[in-house]
Amino acid sequence: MSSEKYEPLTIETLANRLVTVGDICKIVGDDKSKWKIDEVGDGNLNLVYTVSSDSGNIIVKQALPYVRLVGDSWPLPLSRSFYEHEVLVRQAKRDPGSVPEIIYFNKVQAIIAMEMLLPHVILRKKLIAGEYVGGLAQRLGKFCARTAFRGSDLSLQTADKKSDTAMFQGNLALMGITESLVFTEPYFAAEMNHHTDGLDPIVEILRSDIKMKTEAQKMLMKFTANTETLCHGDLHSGSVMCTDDETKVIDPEFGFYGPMGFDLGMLISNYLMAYFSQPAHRESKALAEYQTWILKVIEGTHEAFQHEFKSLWNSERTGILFPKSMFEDQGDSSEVALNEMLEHIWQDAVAISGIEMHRRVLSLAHNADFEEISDTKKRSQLEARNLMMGRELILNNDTIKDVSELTNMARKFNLENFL
Ligand code: SR1
Ligand code: MG
Repeated sequence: MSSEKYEPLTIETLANRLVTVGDICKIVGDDKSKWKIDEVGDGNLNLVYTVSSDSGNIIVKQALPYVRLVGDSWPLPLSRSFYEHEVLVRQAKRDPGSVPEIIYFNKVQAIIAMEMLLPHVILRKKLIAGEYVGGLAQRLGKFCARTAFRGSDLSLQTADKKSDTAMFQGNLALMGITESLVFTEPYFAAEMNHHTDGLDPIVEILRSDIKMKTEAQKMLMKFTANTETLCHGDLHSGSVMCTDDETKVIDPEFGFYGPMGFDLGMLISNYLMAYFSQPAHRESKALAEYQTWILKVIEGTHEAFQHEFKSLWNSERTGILFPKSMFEDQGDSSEVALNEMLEHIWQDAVAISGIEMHRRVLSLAHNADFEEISDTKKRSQLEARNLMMGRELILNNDTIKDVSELTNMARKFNLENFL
């Protein structure tokens, strides 16, 4: 395949362009006339194709030089594909089996060909449909802990960590999207913002809450300054694919070095949004059972995170932080330090959760969990619960010590009528 000049793939050109790639032909065969090609991308940024034949299937993802959701008026560097590839390589090493296998990468064409996850479905779709996923909490709790720990100064050699951090600072355009769309624009009338009719009184409460806005900006400072670990950067339920009992993480193009609680917090907030939107998707007994399950997933994720992080702390602490030479090797326990570290991670996760709950309702990119509710009155009532709980999480990120406090809070807000 030509690597000379970037050109977006089309359904018509894809076969001719990729049939020269041996690793792709090993899976889908070298008779391109037998390839079935579909464009399946429904995300905000990229082209995504499936290529299927009698012998196998692959996914081909290609970055566009602009934000697909908005169009070519918003340019976005192709280099995000390079960073996505780099993150996938590290995640596969740090948590084997958690991400799809890479078949082929072309930096100039910004193409990543990957294992097709079949019969996996995007987790958000499953949450809207009320489907259960076995082992979800364990899998993602471990993923967040392993990637947080193994990408940090608790584990890496300091020279490797520093050069990797420097390299990922190049993903600044994608970090820029998060800095504005997630942390800032929900809190003023930014041009691309939109929200459901009827929400204005709640929006007014949030945008005039100086203490809360200050906390949100303090979290942005951590986002931009605390290069604690390599984060996935966009770990919402659309970045997770599942069967009934298997879970994989996809789409780490927003990868950046940031707070260890970032991915955990974003994930939890997306569960909370799934939870608050449920009354519009199902009724009575099924509703109660499914909402209970979502809260159990949140608690289980946190528990799995803590359990795995503790185990790695005790077995893999080989970096410059809290070295065993200062603690265990002198007969001193490092448990106090570990607990303080877990508290710090949790506090950041709680704040991030609240901010993500705001941006998905007020900023540019919304969640299908709420967007698919056609009754706008109902939607605004459910979104109001979500927005008000988000505020509580941001304001009290330092006092919500335990995950059960967060899930109890969700139960309480689920009964409120704010409009
Ligand atoms: C313009 S990109 C909008 C959002 O889509 C991505 O999935 C990220 O969440 C980003 O914030
Ligand atoms: Mg994505």
